[in-house]
Amino acid sequence: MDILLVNPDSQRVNNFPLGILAIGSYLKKFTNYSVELLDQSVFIDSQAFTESLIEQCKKTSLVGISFMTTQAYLARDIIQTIKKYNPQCKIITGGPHSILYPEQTIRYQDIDFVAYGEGEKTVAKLLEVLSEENRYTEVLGLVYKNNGKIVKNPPASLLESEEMPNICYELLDKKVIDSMRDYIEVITSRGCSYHCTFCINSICSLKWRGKNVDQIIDELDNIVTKYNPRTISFQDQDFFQSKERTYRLIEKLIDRKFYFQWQAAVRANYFSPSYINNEMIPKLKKSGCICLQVGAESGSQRILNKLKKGIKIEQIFTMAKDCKEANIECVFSFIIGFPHEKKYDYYLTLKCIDQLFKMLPNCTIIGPQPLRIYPGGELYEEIKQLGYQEPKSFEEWTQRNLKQKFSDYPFQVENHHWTEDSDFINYLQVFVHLVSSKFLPRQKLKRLMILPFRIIAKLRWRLSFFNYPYDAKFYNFMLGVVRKIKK
Ligand code: B12
Ligand code: SF4
Repeated sequence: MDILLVNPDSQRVNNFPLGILAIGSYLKKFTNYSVELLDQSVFIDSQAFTESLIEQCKKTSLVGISFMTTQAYLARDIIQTIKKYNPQCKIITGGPHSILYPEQTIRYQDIDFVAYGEGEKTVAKLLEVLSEENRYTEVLGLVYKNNGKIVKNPPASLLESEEMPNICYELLDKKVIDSMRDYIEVITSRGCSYHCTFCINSICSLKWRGKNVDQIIDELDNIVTKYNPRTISFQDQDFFQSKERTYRLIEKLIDRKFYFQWQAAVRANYFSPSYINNEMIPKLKKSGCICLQVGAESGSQRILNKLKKGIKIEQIFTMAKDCKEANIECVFSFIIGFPHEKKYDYYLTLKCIDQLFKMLPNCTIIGPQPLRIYPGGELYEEIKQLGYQEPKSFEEWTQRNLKQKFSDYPFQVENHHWTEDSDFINYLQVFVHLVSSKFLPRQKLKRLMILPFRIIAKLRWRLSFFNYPYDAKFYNFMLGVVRKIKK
């Protein structure tokens, strides 16, 4: 095998590791290198993952690892295992953390290369010159060490649409492939032209590039032939970016009468007379769209403006109204506890959710999740200016893991000095969860058990009274106990 691509555990919420899948698919389509993929998320038992990693890394001379900042500690364990069992094997890292901190990451003794952008072309070129150190200068987008000195090559060019291959799902674990009759993830574009301050795009700003309609239909045809999925989830950051592409794609999907239904994320501002309008929305439904997810973020226009979100509260309601008429399910996600956010704004978010429940009792509300500020974004830079001392090395980053819940400054509400009421921020989502009809458990016994909590939550909701949230704390505690027993 020429390269093994590894994805650390994503807490088993996602079995389509799109970053390494993109690289593997590119290598399969445009080169003759042999690739294998190992995703920790599919392993229930961590020992089984380690054994598999040891076995696989002995068969290759290059391993690529993708990780977010929150996964740095997992990446370190993977790197140490590889170097212990195959010291000759070279390691290249990529993904959000490597993009944000390339120089810091390469300083770690056991990392040989870092890719600081889209990794496809960088990895393909590296494989070509791997055994010729004097040619590493040719690998665009690469950071490496040369006699202890750090060298950062110029960036690789961004992939154009014709360079984006269909995803090669055969690289995935058999368990995932077997589940694809139900659900499959597809990505039809790269980048996003917006700059929300809490998103990596506000500082990396990769311009939007989308496959054309013929490419997408070709990809969908292949997927249908091989897997015939019930649901396709488009994972694009900005699936609806091009109006012209969307119109043509919807027409094509209607013509082709595919069996699958589909879902995607959308921006609320696209619901306007000149784009997703009364004429368009029934067509979306007809083409198989069953669910649209939107980052509503806040019910306060002032906060939305500060976040540079580029949406208006009214557009969130227009979306709800239009989707209700077309019978398209809606998922709205909210965050609470931004800097500059006042209690008044918290109540506006509450009011917004309440209105959405009234308009669409069956909608899904995610959150409002307490703000956690991760590296990558204007907001994080703002926090650093307020005095947060971020880790200075890869090792230091790895000392913060999710189990400790990133307990220091930017990651925990308790440490946010601007927070007006941390109980409100921490527990509002529990109340939303309890009042929502969406999350009612199917089993009668479970329904009965949560009934008292639901009654209190509904009363609180009606009175807008969220002080002393002992009931929510107790509910959370009970959930924790149940989860432990289940384990
Ligand atoms: C899908 C997604 C997820 C998925 C799956 C992630 C996965 N591992 O596959 C799920 C839902 C699990 C998830 C969870 C979280 N996510 Co997330 N997620 C995303 C999202 C929206 C898209 C990523 C994606 O698949 N893109 C498509 C692929 C094709 O692009 P890509 O991943 O960037 O990969 C390219 C390059 O990065 C590079 N590359 C990637 N891997 C590798 C590996 C090698 C070897 C090389 C050479 C190159 C390379 O090449 C790829 C192809 O060009 C991004 C937003 C964004 N703008 O990227 C956030 C993002 C990655 N998530 C983020 C965060 C913060 C989280 C959470 C912490 C959120 C939370 N509060 O729980 C959790 C972390 C969970 C955990 N286990 O630690 C941050 C990461 C910031 C950071 N500093 O690391 C991002 C950037 C969003 C943001 N805030 O800006 N996420
Ligand atoms: S949050 Fe969504 S819309 Fe905003 S910049 Fe990030 S990907 Fe784009």
